[in-house]
Amino acid sequence: MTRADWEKSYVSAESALRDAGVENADLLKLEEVRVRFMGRKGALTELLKSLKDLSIEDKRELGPKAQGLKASFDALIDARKAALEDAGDAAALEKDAIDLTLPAIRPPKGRLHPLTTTLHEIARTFQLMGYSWAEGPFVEDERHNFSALNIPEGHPARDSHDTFYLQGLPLLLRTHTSTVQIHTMESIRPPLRVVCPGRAFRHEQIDATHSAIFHQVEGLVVDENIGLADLKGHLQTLLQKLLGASTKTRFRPSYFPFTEPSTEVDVKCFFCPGTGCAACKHTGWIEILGAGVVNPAVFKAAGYDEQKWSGFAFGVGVERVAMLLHGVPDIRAFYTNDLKFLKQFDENLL
Ligand code: FA5
Repeated sequence: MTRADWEKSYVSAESALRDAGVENADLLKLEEVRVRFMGRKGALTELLKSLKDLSIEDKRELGPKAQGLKASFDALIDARKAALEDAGDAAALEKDAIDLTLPAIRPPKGRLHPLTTTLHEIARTFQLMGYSWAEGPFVEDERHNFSALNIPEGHPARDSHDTFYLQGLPLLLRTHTSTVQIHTMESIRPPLRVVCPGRAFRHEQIDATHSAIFHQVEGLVVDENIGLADLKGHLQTLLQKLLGASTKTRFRPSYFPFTEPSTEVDVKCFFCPGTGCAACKHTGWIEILGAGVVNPAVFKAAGYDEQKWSGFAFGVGVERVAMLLHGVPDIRAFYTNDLKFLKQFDENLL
């Protein structure tokens, strides 16, 4: 190649580079330009390669010129690449930008189980009447569950309790919360008013209104000259507050060894018009509590002067009340932990 030919190639490469549009090229176009100029047969590659055909003097003079063009080419490409990267970062940042003014996504809120809110509602009604709160253990001895409540060994009432005994131990899972009456009388001198909410266990045949694990709110009042009328007054306050004045209830004579006289309270079935259904066992009524005037034998066993003190006690079934309050016809629904079922209960019902 002659010097004149080389200089012609240089001018044409320089002008092609000027017209290549590197300033506005995207990454794909930039790669095309790189191959066009610096690929194996690229214009700049050829120009640099052809220096070898020139004389030593021409090489010395034109070599730096060719290197200068190559450096301008590199600088042009690098500058455009950097600009494209900056623009990409800015676009990505904009895409992922956090709008701090948007309202936050609230995490799902837990709420109290309907049995807990019902238990609180029952206990709170009594607390407003001056009752204090007491709790006792689930595992009991026979004395607290039976004998101290005037249910001696061999008494038929023991059979009706379907008791879970602890294998090889003289212990059992309490069949009712009346055990806490005994603990309370062991530790507090009368007069007293106490509610004892908690869990009870019975080896029962499970059906729409019976569970093997259920909850009761026990109540005990001991004072002078307390009788059935006081018991009725306190229970009616509860029933009106919980179920409303228009709900039909009935006090039915019953039997508990630890109370005399004894009663059970039934509520008109909410699930049928009194004609009978599975929920009320075809009676038209659902039993929600047992109660009575404390049997003097219980006071005597507790070391209370049964001549001086009198009182009443009751045990409300929490599940039964919750069924009536929320229109749940089967007790088993409370234990399935089905979120669809649980979410329907008002979280503010406390
Ligand atoms: C008792 O448990 C007595 N301790 C109540 C009592 C206390 C009477 C103080 C007198 C003085 P009863 O077994 O009837 O009584 O149970 C009371 C209430 O607990 C029932 O009315 C019912 O609402 C509820 N209940 C009883 N067994 C179950 C069960 N298996 N599943 C769900 N609720 C039950």
